[in-house]
Amino acid sequence: PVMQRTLVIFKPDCVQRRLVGQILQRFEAKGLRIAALKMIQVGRELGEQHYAEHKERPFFPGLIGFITGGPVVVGVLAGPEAVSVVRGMMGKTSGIEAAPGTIRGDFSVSKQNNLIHGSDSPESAAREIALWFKAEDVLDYDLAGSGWVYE
Ligand code: YYY
Ligand code: MG
Repeated sequence: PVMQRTLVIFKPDCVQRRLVGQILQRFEAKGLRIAALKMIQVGRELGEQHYAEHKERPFFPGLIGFITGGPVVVGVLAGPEAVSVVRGMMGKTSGIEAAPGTIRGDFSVSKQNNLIHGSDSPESAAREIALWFKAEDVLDYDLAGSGWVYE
């Protein structure tokens, strides 16, 4: 497996519902490594850049209002195939459709208020990580005992 980085956002609903720790715990328990983590209030410009691919969609104004509506916790997770691993753990976009056992399936019944963002490809991850973090703030380090996790 190829080692990857992926961007995750614990969205404003996740912060307000006090689920950040519980969801971050799932990623840590899975075996992903926290490479960066911070809390910020997202401004309109950053929100619009992050979701630029959806600019023409009818839900875009609501989505920008939502993502700028309260503080988020945003981070970079690293590990084997981290992009698809995180996407699988998140579940489908709509919490109504997302399978039980996934984050959205277990904690959300909304399409917009779905708690978490994860990059959808290695290319998106590279773009998004550069948008949210300075290169020197994404840390490479070895975890003690990682041989027991990675094989
Ligand atoms: O990558 P993912 O978050 O699963 O979904 P996207 O299709 O990229 O949409 C981004 C974001 O927009 C989604 O998490 C919720 C919101 N959204 C919405 O409010 N209504 C839709 N019909 C589609 C997406
Ligand atoms: Mg997406």
